[in-house]
Amino acid sequence: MTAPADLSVASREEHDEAAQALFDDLIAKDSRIEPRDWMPEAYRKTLIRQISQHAHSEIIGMQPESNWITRAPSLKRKAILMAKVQDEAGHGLYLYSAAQTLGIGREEMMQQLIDGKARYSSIFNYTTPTWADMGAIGWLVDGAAICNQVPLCRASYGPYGRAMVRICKEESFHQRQGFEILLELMQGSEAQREMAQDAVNRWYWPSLMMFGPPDDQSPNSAQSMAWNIKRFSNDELRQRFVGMLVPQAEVLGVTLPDPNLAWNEERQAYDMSEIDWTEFNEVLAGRGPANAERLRRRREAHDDGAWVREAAAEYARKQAEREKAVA
Ligand code: FAQ
Repeated sequence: MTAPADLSVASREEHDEAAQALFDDLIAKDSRIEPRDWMPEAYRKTLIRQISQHAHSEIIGMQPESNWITRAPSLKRKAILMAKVQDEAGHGLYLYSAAQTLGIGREEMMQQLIDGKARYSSIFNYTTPTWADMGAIGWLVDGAAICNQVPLCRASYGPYGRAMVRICKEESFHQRQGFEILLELMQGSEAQREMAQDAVNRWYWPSLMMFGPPDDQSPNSAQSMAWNIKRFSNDELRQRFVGMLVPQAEVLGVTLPDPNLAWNEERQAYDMSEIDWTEFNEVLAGRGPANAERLRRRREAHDDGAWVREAAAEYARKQAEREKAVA
């Protein structure tokens, strides 16, 4: 319901009011907004912000794990890890495509990432020194991603929600493969058990930070929830995630590194220690353990891929020319 360009100011205002009412009605009915529909500018901008950040996270998120492809301990592990990293590239592709339906170009989003102007998830600014990190990433990082993303399958914006359905299916395989890596290590030698526990110690708190700042410091949550983009608050999802981890940690035989983690009968939820938000803010400000390395590598890959983009553009130009000649 886009207003025709030649409408007078008064008619345009009338048109926008009617379009806003239709949009409000669709949100109230928990229906989907599709690319053809009119939407408030702020809704469009919020979605571009969240979806592009999400896409960048998938692409940057390939780096910590690809670090281990050449050093995976067996052919089976190598094949699984390669498939997982490839899946993340696919997730980036679905998400960039969903963002493009909102009127932003892929080159623009990529440029924002390369220029260091775009956000991506804090979690990918941590290093992966041991093989057990592959297990901890799968179990904790993909686990947190699923917890956050299953509700996004019902996001009010159609292309985003539909992309999330497919992504979540793949993430659940990723989470299980991480769990299985840790399980195998925990059933191994003393040194392997120590390596698994050390990885869990390092990834536990950063994985809780993935859900974003506490609710009282989350400027975007209220509006995103009113628009049915987010369905639960950051703290609600974080709490749900911890509840999911505790029984799984028992099966694995690992300890979650929080001395204050305890079941609260009254709240029917786990109490936990305060998260170190200074660390989170430092990572967001670009001062995490691997921020500089992640961007450096991304820029390098972008430059290395220039010839592919040029070849694809030239191929598209020639195809269009051919089609024109036939028509
Ligand atoms: N890292 O007001 P809120 C994955 C920013 S994919 C960095 O609460 P919002 C798969 C936030 O953008 C992981 N920045 O914001 C995988 C905002 O900044 P802005 C990515 C963060 O949007 C696994 C400011 O703080 N998943 O793991 C973070 O309502 C393994 C204020 O925050 C998604 O992106 C953070 N952790 O809620 C891949 C899911 N948290 O833009 C490879 C979709 C917050 O105002 C290997 N996104 N910020 O300057 C979301 O659900 C939401 O955007 C939240 C943040 C929950 C992340």
